[in-house]
Amino acid sequence: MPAPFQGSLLDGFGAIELEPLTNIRRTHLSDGAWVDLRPGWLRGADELFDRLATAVPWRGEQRPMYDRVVDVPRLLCFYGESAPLPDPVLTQAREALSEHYRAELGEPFRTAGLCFYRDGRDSVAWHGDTLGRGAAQDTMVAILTLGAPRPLLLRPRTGGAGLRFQPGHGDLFVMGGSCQRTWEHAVPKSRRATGPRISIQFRPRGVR
Ligand SMILES: O=C(O)CCC(=O)C(=O)O
Repeated sequence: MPAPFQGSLLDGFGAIELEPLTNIRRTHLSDGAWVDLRPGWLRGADELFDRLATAVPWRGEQRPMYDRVVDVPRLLCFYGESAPLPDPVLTQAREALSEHYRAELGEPFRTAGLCFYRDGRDSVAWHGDTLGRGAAQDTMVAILTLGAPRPLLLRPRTGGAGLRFQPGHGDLFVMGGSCQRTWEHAVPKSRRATGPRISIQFRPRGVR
């Protein structure tokens, strides 16, 4: 089982609740991409971290890279459309996001991909979620973050200045518009002592 997160103890351990989706700060990027940040969306983030660390069947994966097979530097678990999510608050989160973004997105969020970053050696390399419809269509990927804050970097595919966000324990970060195909994002490795982090990515049907 992955290491527990040393939480804040000020986080209302035991009471897991979503705050309203208000006070969202939108940043417009180039080419019709944008990101939303809602700090402190989830209360009881310590408790949810511990529940997910224990209840989720985390898997290490391997991927081919050039002529080798390498470990994916994070643990993963994917919940498809019909899979029950590992905690009821994640179902509530998906419903709240679907409701809030319905007019703009035009469809609900359906799947949940979970990542566990055990320490600063775990990371996700530069990429956009373009395995599915995100390659050709505007869409959204909504990420609930738990645990140690890690930089979440964005850069335009055409080159030029990028941006650095650092969503923290219980924060919501949403990438929308053309973000998946015109920008890339990454959680880089860190040499500093870095606690564990869990991210929960909600996506619509056919976006990977
Ligand atoms: O963990 C994150 O915040 C980002 C994860 C991500 O980019 C991905 O799984 O595609």
